[in-house]
Amino acid sequence: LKEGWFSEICDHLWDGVCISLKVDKVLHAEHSKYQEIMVLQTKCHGRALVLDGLLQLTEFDEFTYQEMMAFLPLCSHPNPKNVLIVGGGDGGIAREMAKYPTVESIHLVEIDDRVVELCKKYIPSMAVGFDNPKVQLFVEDGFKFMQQRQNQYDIIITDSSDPVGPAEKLFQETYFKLMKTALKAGGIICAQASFIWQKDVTPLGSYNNAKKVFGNAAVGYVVVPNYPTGQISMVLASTDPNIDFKKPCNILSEEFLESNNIQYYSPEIHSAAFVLPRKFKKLYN
Ligand code: AAT
Repeated sequence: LKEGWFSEICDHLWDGVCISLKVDKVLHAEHSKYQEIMVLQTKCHGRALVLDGLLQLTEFDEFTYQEMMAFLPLCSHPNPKNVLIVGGGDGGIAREMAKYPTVESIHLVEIDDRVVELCKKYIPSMAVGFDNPKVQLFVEDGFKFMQQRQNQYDIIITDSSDPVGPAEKLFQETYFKLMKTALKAGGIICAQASFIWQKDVTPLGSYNNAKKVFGNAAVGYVVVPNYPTGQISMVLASTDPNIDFKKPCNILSEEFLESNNIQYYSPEIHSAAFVLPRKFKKLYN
């Protein structure tokens, strides 16, 4: 490989293929208690956060993922007030959720406080999320945190890293059961579910877990140019069978979207996110 490039190689999750970014400078590198953290200055896509060699975000395209992970569940719920984000130590999803008028409190549980500190220092456009008075940070393992919560949240978003290392248990059925307990009646979950474009086409484990535990579940996706395969999926689920995730119950106005600097999400793209190619649609119903 050419010198000066970061390549996101991971034989376990995406064997034989990777995305590379030309790097101008390694701004920071350390081993935290949980993972290897790197902040890179890329040549063309702003700063990038890398955990254990896997790309979490670049400044260039982070808005696509943060907005969709926040607004898909928010706009599917009639009156979301109390929300929880698991992971998301960059502050990006908190930033987006704080824009939503009905949201009163945002709990964010991140395992690694070094991610939070480094994003405050190097990626302030995302860490600005922590400045909002609605946001309360808990530095804890999201799985353990969930074991202690009951009937508390309208929405739970799992913005976790990939299913290797500290995030592995956030993809398991037990975790989905814990989320169900932590939700209020009519509550909704939205979980990062890896990507649909896999070499061996198998249904997403997260979808199966969500369907089994909640009954009503749907798979959507968002375009993230710098993520493997250029997109990432999310699973939305609820025990309320009447929620149709494809049809937002709150249609955000053009004025709201414009004045809040929302650049990817729109009511149209909300519905479109759940329209899957035939090959995949068969797997998720
Ligand atoms: N907002 C997009 C960036 C992320 S960050 C995922 C965060 O999850 C990281 O900060 C990591 O420290 C945190 N995390 C991992 N395991 C746990 C856990 N058990 N409890 C709480 N937080 C955890 C998501 C990127 C998606 C990558 C796609 N390839």
